[in-house]
Amino acid sequence: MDMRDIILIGCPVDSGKRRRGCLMGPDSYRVAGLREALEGLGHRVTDRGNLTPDPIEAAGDPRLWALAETVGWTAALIRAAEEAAGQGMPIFLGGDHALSMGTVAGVAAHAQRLGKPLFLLWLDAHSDFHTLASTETGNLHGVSVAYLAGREGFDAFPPVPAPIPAKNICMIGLRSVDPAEREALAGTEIHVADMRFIDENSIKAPLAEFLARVDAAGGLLHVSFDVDFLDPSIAPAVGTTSPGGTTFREAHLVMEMLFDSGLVSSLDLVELNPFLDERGRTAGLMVDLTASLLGRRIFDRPTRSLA
Ligand code: NNH
Ligand code: MN
Ligand code: MN
Ligand code: MN
Repeated sequence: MDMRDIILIGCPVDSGKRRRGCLMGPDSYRVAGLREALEGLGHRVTDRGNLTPDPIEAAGDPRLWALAETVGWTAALIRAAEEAAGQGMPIFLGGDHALSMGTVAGVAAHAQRLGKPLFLLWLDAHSDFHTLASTETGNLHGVSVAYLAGREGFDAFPPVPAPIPAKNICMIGLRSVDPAEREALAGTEIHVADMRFIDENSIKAPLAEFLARVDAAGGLLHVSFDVDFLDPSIAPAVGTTSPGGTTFREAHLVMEMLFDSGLVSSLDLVELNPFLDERGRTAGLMVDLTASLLGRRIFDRPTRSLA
């Protein structure tokens, strides 16, 4: 198995929504043994500790929660992500999903320098496709994909160095999409596999199709993994629980297929709120899933047919 240089970067972003606690996420992953699990698979792991946001003088906006702080995080994360993407495989330890505005934009800038297309896999119950104008809650963890895809109305934020073409984005696990998001998504080429599609076709189908396209394009692949992609019965430590999520095995299968593809170049782990966890089980599950993405498997070879 290929040994990788993995860079853990703590991103204690807690400004993307009102309920606090995601700032404890990076330490929860450390306590749950993320580094040790990846080293146990033969990888070289460096933990760079936690980042802080740039101080921002930007004006607030009464409709938007903690706009200035999220803008400050985005600016800091773009720089950190672009740099780390040139040095190894960064794993961004969240932090809420607002952090992906910075991490993915930074990784996209790196891909552009390499002359390779970046693809984005969004594993989430939500599409996070609001603009600053359409958000009903004012929670900026719900706008990340719109920013990264280059939608209008993000003037308060740093310009996206390399917006991601809609056809390079795939969302899997959707089950809570607001009307304005649904309408906007319908006008794009973003690939969406909602939970009904997964029920009827298996989770393998849309992922295999997407990975084949990444491979054919010679692209880099960023995976943004929102804890609420998982069913809340197995992953309770999240503020915005949504029933009907992916099962334990569906989630591991996604990770195992991602490993087999050899295409993943960077990863976000977002929305873990350790304050809501039960004896560390959600953090532990996220560590195990990350290990599957990096090569942990049941058998070294495909199981022999019983026929
Ligand atoms: N669509 C909702 C909003 O904009 C929910 C977003 N919440 C998330 N996204 N957890 O992953 O507020
Ligand atoms: Mn999300
Ligand atoms: Mn979500
Ligand atoms: Mn909403």
